[in-house]
Amino acid sequence: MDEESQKIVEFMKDIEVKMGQVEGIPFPESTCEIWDQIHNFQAREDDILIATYPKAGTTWVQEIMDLILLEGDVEKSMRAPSFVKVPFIEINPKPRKSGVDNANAMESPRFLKTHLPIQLLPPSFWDKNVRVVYVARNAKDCMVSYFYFHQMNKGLPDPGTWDEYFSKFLAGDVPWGSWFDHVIGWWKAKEKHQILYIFYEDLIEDPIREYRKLLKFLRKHLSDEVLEKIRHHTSFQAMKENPMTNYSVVPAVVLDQSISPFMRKGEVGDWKNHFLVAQNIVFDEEYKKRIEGSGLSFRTQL
Ligand code: PPS
Repeated sequence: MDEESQKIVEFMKDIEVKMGQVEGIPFPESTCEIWDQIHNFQAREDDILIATYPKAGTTWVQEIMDLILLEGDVEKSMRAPSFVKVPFIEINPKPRKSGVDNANAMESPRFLKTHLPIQLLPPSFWDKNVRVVYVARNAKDCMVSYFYFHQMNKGLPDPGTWDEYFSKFLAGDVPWGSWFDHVIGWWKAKEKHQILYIFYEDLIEDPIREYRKLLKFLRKHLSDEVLEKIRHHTSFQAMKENPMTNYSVVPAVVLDQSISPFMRKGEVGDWKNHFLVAQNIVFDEEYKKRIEGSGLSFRTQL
């Protein structure tokens, strides 16, 4: 084990996961502690930001975008793990460096990640008119994926039973807050800002069609052959086997992949294996109330 991993193992021995809040949104306490630094984060004009609700397919789209920016150079895309190539601005994973510090130390052009709801995004992203790719995934699959992630990620609180987690998720009482507010907030923001809003389900259905949206937004032109190469390299199976994308380089005391792998299923509709009939009714009623009139619509099966 290297020195860095040993430090992490020592640190995690005494860890007790505590949550705090910023403007009513739950976050790990470590994020709340450096909130001023996060809020005052200085974006740069040539940054590109990927924004998502947790478990919406961030890592997948990060890898696709990295390969588009690298014009399909797979070898270069393997230069570092996804979470090193793309600093996660509001994370403060002690004893490692914070996302803000990692981003500040990075040369331009930077590619950054956030799960922040729209109202908490550091204002300099808007001041600098940064381009944002927002990836949305249907709430039912997000909820299932997040439930497993809570169990394996030792930096997040224990989710409790599935039934308990279902209620918490629906109430927005989970880290990074309400799925509904998140997807709607970012959807509305695209009227005013440079935001490309794409869906996980669309990417599963027809990746090349979605790559073309990304290409236009990122002002890139790539041949069909290169797009096919990207599709191959970012398939669920390829990313599950790739140590740079499957988070296997993170020590098990932080992400315990024996409980649930980071690259878990990668499907649309796994919620059907978890939602009880009664939960589905409750969820659909809430969804109708919250999403109706927003102009947004999600597919929960293909
Ligand atoms: S995180 O921790 O919030 O950044 O997680 P995130 O990367 O957003 O989401 C993880 C889920 O995305 C799935 N995934 C993929 N699906 C399809 N194809 C590819 N290549 C792919 N890569 C990651 C991953 O398996 C998680 O979803 P679940 O449903 O848990 O499998």
